[in-house]
Amino acid sequence: MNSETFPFKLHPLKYPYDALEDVIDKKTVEIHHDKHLKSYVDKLNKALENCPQFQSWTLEKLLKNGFMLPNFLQCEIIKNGGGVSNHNLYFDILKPPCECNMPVGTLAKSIDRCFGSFYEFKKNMQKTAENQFGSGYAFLASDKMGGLKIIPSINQNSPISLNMYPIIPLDVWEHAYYLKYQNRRSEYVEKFFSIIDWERCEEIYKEIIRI
Ligand code: MN3
Repeated sequence: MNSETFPFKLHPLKYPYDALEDVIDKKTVEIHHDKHLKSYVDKLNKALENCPQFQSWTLEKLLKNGFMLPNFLQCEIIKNGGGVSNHNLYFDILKPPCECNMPVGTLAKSIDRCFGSFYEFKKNMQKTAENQFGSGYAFLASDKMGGLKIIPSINQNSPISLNMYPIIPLDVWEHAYYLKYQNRRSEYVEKFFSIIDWERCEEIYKEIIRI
């Protein structure tokens, strides 16, 4: 898992800003990564600045052990630590659009086992994302044994705080889609499935079940 600790960095994208075009426009990716994610990184570092005893903790440890933190820091970690963790994963599991985009390997088998079929999974994930009231996510997440669940989440709350391991964070904050789709969230959600990097998701899933 990620061993990064304070001070956290804004990591560059693995692909050009226009790589997701036709699904997510260049301007949205630029603002989402360079402004929104950067702001979460800066605020997370600011919150940890005066808490040297927690500066050696990874983001995963901070999110998982919120109860051990002073109240003010716990609130900042949920908002900004969640914001960093969720967005790092979001940008990590996307790739240029592909029409016949399907899960692969162990994760594909587990999706069939846990949801019946890929199409059932997709339908449930879409419904969860579309029905999220206000800002938040639909997550595909796994437990340590590889059991998959779709988890609705408000604001930047991370499944890590529920002892689950996120694989796909479907960001339905308006900043993720509004420039191109305006109020048509369901269209963005449908198209999101063509830019999921299932090879990368498989790597992440294998790391989780190896823990
Ligand atoms: Mn976002």
